[in-house]
Amino acid sequence: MATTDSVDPMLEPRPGGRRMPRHRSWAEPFRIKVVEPIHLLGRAERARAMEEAGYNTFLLRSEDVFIDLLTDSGTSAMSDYQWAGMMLGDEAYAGSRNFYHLEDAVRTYYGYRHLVPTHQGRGAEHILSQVLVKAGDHVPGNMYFTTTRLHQELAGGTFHDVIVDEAHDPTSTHPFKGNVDLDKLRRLVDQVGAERVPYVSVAATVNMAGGQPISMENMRAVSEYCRSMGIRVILDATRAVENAYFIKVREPGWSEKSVAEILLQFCSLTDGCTMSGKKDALVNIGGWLAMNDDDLFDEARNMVVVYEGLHTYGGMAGRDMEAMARGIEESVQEDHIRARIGQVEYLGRHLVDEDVPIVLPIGGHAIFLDAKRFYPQIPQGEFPAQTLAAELYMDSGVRSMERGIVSAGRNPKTGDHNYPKLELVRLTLPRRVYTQAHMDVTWESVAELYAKRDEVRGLRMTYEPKYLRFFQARFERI
Ligand code: PLI
Repeated sequence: MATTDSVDPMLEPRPGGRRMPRHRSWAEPFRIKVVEPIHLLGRAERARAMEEAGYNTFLLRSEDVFIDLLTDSGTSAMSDYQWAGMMLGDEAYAGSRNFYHLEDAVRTYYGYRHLVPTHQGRGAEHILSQVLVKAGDHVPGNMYFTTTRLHQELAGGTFHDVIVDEAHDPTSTHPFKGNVDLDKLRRLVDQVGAERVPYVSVAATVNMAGGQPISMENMRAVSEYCRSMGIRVILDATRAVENAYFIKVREPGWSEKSVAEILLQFCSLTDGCTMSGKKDALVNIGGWLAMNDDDLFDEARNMVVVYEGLHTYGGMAGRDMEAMARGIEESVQEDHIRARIGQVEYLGRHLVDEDVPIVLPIGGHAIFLDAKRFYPQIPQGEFPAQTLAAELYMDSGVRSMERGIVSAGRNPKTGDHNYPKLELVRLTLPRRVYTQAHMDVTWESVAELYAKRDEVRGLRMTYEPKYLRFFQARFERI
């Protein structure tokens, strides 16, 4: 598997002058028990499929995709231990034993007292926003996420980006580009008043910035400031385990702590969280909202029965809750998380070696191609990242996702496109699904497209849905 500079004493030079490799490879901490066949369509068929999908990779049929790097959401391979748990689903309408297992797992690994299960992350965001955000409120956050911001806006709030400037610069190698800029946060609170800020929305390993982590030090500073102002801190814990791993390997003072200990400490600096279980927690569906405050719990638990399901299943089957409880346990294991992020690094290193412009440092769940530097001839209004995602599929059957102007949507007040600084294509790695050979096919295809980059022109949008347009928008070639 991918190489790594290791401090494992087994790998130190040995006496007797024997030549030792400078690196030793590591391997995934699992072996494959079940396989799912995938097929590569011919080039002409791929071109036809892409045209029929309106040059939007979300509209491709999964069967037409060879290597699916659209998302790491709900695409993980479950372990035999999780599948065994599926057989132990207690499908009672009320009081399923699997709910209590999940509650235990959340308390043990994330440390929150109260759990409100939801069908997935956006269910949790909906309930949280409805309970906490009032019309005219302001919600600061370390860069937006599509569904999170939309729920804040639908509840009458205005989102404000208070992430550090480095996060908007794909070439900055700041190790914690997910950090909150405390000056920006203070300025906003001074301007609108703390009473109009229901909470600060802090995401772990910021998705739209390239899977970039927030440091423990920064989280502590945000927490102290917010507590002094009487403002809640709500974590988007969707990829908090990956964030904990980056704290361990990048932040001084944490290398001797376990990922599980770091996660617990990190969450203790917040008042609650929303969670899409479909990422870190290694399941195909599920999510939750968690908090320490009894009154907030009461309100959220009341709201969940309206929109999701009873408060002991929240839209999940008992077996889904069991798989997630077990997935949470597995997600914090050191060898798992090291291999997961190691595979992302393997793909990224090869692209760096080929001089392909990507967001640095390499993030937790994905490699982000910098489409502005990849296709400088395509203006942002002609969707360079959307174009690159389409080209990649046509070249090799690899499906990726646009994370640029299409994802950024329109300003709800002016109706203009939001023009984000980052115009990216995300190659997102499902957990425990693909091998090193799949990574090789991927970087080779991207490198070839980069070599042929001058020939490519942009796209024109022909259909635009009102909400979260990136999912269903259609395009044609210019
Ligand atoms: O897809 P959901 O509803 O389970 O979760 C929404 C969600 C919330 N926060 C963050 C940081 C996400 O990444 C997220 C979903 N992400 C998707 C679907 C993705 O492809 O990244």
